[in-house]
Amino acid sequence: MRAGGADAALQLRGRIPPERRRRRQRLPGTPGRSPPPPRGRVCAGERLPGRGLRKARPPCGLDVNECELYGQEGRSRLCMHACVNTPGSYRCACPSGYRTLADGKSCEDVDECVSPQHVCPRGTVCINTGGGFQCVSPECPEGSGNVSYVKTSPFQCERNPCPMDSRPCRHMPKTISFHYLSLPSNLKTPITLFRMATASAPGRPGPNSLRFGIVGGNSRGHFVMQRSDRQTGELLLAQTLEGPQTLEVDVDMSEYLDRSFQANHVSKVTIFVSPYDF
Ligand SMILES: [Ca+2]
Repeated sequence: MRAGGADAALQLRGRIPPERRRRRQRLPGTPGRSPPPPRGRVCAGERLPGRGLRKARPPCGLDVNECELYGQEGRSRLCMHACVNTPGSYRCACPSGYRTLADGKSCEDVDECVSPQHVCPRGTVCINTGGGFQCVSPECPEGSGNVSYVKTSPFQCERNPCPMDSRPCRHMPKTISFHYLSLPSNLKTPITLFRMATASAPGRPGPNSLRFGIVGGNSRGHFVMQRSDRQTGELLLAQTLEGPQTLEVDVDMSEYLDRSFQANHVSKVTIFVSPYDF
């Protein structure tokens, strides 16, 4: 009882019995645990490329280039975009048109179109893009013969009613709409970019058959237009895109009632691809 009581008293006072103290003493010539490196200095060893050997640890206080060290394959990247080595540390930098987020490594596009200053001239519409913006002014096609168009919204044109006997007029698009998309580079494909659906006027029978197709643009080979359900078609990006580039693709939806052509609608899709993967 007494011995137990003495042990308890020693523990309470935080004292270590002499035999345990000896075990904890370092043997002569044995290195102890190194103190942690001072903040902002890195003392890690570095593997020499291709040799499997480790360089001697640089003395603490010598700068290690974290950007090079973590830029090697197989290691997680320190920064979403650029890594800038600084004495004893590093910082991340984002390209022009992007801001660095609170995590210090991610980049976010600046939406210039919400800026209180008007960045686009009067009569044009601002479209935000990755790293910049575009000022666009969608124009209706010029009329010819008995076909003419009127702008019904900033992004839509409608054909004026055709004379009853004019078949060529009825085969011109009934509506032309304009769509602008901003994409990063190297998106994983296939991916749906755009959907197009029919809407019947209230009280009137809608089309009972639809056909979709790509009818124009500067890069038709990158896209596939396909039906996604009875009333909807979708535009798929089939090939990976690398920016900066601007692509245009015109898609058509034709409406049929009992196999008889009723009207077609064209959507002109413009895609701004940013130079970066974000
Ligand atoms: Ca932007």
